[in-house]
Amino acid sequence: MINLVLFGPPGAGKGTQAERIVEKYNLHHISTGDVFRANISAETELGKLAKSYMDQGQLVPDEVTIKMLISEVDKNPEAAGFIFDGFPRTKPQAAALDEILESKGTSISSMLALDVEEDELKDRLKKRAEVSGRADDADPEVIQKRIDVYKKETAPVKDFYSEQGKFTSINGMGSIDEITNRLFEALDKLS
Ligand code: B4P
Repeated sequence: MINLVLFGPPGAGKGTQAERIVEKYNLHHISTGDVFRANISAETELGKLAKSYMDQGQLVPDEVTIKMLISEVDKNPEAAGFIFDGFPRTKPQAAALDEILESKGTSISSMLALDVEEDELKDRLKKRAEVSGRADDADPEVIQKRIDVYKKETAPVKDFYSEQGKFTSINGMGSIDEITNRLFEALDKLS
């Protein structure tokens, strides 16, 4: 069973690449950003709460995000493995994920971290803003805030997996196909 953390700053290509990995390796895809956005569209209480943080470029609080993640994992007991996209984004989330998987007799196989230059991230998000309708993509100040929050709160999660010998950096610059090939190469070494 492969359980993968697909990691990277906002706009690194996590969502884009996760779709391709899911297709090839038959993993169940959980994107915390997508689950929040579905709740925002459905105007649930969780959605209202998440929106108040996401529109500011802030992380949704750990307690809420972890609870939601557990429920997503529990909904899929038949999954042959998971790809976690956008989770964990803090060290407490990483520790919670280890606990959840341990309780199910499994563990994270690897973190694949997409490495992308900051100017390129801003460029991709600016382009996505034209089509996504996402409030958090439309405002350059919010994009900068998301990148700053990533550096301060999320980047240290790499150390969590490095210490377990599970961290792999992937060059996230170049065409979508080139990056997919790098990810497949790393994944083939795991399976
Ligand atoms: P996410 O939905 O995870 O948003 P993201 O990090 O901005 O997107 P992603 O990295 O998946 O984008 P992609 O590269 O695919 O999170 C949104 C918000 O939700 C967070 O800011 C936070 O508030 C909240 N949240 C989510 N998870 C949380 C958690 N665990 N804890 C707390 N809060 C949480 O796409 C970027 C664009 O680039 C696309 O348009 C794509 O087409 C393009 N692109 C991709 N690869 C490219 C390439 N190689 N070349 C050119 N363009 C490319």
